[in-house]
Amino acid sequence: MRFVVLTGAGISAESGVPTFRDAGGLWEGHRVEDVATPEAFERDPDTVQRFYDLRRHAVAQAEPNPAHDALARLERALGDDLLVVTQNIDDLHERAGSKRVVHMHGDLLTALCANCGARTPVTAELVERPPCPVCGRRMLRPDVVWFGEMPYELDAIDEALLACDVFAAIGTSGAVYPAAGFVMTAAEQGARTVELNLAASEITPLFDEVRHGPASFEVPAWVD
Ligand code: BJW
Repeated sequence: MRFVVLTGAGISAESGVPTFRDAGGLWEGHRVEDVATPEAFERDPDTVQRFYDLRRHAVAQAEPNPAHDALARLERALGDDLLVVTQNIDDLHERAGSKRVVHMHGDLLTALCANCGARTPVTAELVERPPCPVCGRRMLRPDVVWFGEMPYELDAIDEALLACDVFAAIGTSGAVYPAAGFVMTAAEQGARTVELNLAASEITPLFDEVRHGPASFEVPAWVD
């Protein structure tokens, strides 16, 4: 049996990493759709960089929770037959022990050079913006996918969706495409689909099975 598991901000909520669209979400006072854009970064790069610095700091203090642990156990049981596709830019899946993880919306711990495309590691420290170590220009940006940009590794994700027997979505509101459409791709080719989320999402009616409750309870119960 081949599994694809899509995760969203809800899986990291109980580790203390805020979600985007729940009360007290990330970009206080702003809709994420208005600020997670290349245009917002062009207008005010310092504010956006500071926001990601603060998140790096928050994620460095966070620990994986039982939901991340359960997915790492599932990978140990299934090996290459499990692919975790995460919309999250934190490293909590990896720290729990998952190895087959695709970060379709990027990674908090790397910077992307807008001039030459090089990727470099960034630390959780709030330091002065360094130049790109490859081209020397001060054009590093967060290595994340904003609205209007192309998510990463879509071909590999599509291939896995078209071959999977089970598709699960965990802790995602189904508000952002193309991730919100993955359930349809999987269902159309015959996969069984399951949603594990705190409450009903925008795409709940599309799933064969729905389990509502906190991820730290629902994911281990589903996996074990
Ligand atoms: C818990 C819990 C607990 C809480 N336990 N659960 C089709 C139709 C309409 C629009 C479009 C479309 N296709 C493309 C678009 C445009 C756009 C889009 O989707 N717009 C919408 C506003 C409609 N999409 C794009 O621009 C994307 N690019 C693109 O489409 O390129 C062209 C393309 C075309 C065709 C095919 C392929 C490509 C790019 C989207 C980039 C999103 N970027 C962000 C920021 C990333 C960097 C960062 O982290 O800062 O990604 S926005 C933000 O939303 C972030 C997240 O990954 C993403 C999804 O959020 P998520 O994870 O679902 O979090 P929440 O907060 O929304 O939900 C949390 C859920 O958890 C809730 O349901 C809670 O109930 C639950 N929960 N506690 C279990 N304890």
